[in-house]
Amino acid sequence: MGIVNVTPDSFSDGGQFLDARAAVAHGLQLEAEGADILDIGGESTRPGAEPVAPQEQIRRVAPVIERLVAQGVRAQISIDTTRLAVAEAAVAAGASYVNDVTAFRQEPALADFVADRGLDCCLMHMRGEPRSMQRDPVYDDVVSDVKAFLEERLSAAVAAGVAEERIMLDPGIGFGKTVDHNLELLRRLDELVALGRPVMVGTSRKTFLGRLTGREPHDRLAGTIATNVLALERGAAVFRVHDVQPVADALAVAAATVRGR
Ligand code: PMM
Repeated sequence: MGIVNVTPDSFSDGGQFLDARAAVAHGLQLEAEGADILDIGGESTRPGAEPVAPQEQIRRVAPVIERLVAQGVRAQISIDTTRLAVAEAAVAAGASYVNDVTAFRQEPALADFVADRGLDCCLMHMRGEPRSMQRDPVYDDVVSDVKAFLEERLSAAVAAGVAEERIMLDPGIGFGKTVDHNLELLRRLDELVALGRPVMVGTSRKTFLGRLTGREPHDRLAGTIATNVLALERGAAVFRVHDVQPVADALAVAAATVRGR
């Protein structure tokens, strides 16, 4: 999954792709590099971020999705939003995947929409909300807590009518977690894979990699690759990244090594 942030304030690439044409070109580039899914987002969820009104999110993402479709994009289009109105506009423009970092808690009606339209979706764990989530997060056992949360959200989505085979689960690396929480979730990712749904991980350029390496966001590719390769070995299925080609190459080699060609 290649990341196309159409926001002025995402932590690593904010502002760069605010212009729709540039965002479209970037999305097509990520597809050419090997992305099977393009995740289009008009609201930053970085720590401390303020919410963006649905109308503004739509203004940012709908033209990008329309143009990607008009240019014959083959990758599946995902909309990264917590809001029903944004998902509706994105799906009207050509999206078929909803990536909701609140796992349908912000707007439960989003689950009904995903069910009605037969969309794919990702349910992610987050402690608190972006504005405040990094203030001293505490867990009994981070993996058990995240697992119980994802199990509950999976049941809620299925109860709303979403087909189980359309649901992916994500531990939400960096969303209300310390460096050690993130590392433990990656180390014990197999316990989340045991829930039986494809697991997505998003470590790309995140703060915990900076803490471990001393690198700024744009220099965190090596850490991004290391974590994605380990996640693959532990059973992850979807890898949400900014730098598609180097990560895709690393995953191809890692997969051939782990599973054989
Ligand atoms: N991370 C970000 C945004 N959306 N969605 C999922 N499913 N998983 C993630 O880890 C995730 C996400 C924040 O990163 P960005 O600002 O680079 O998009």
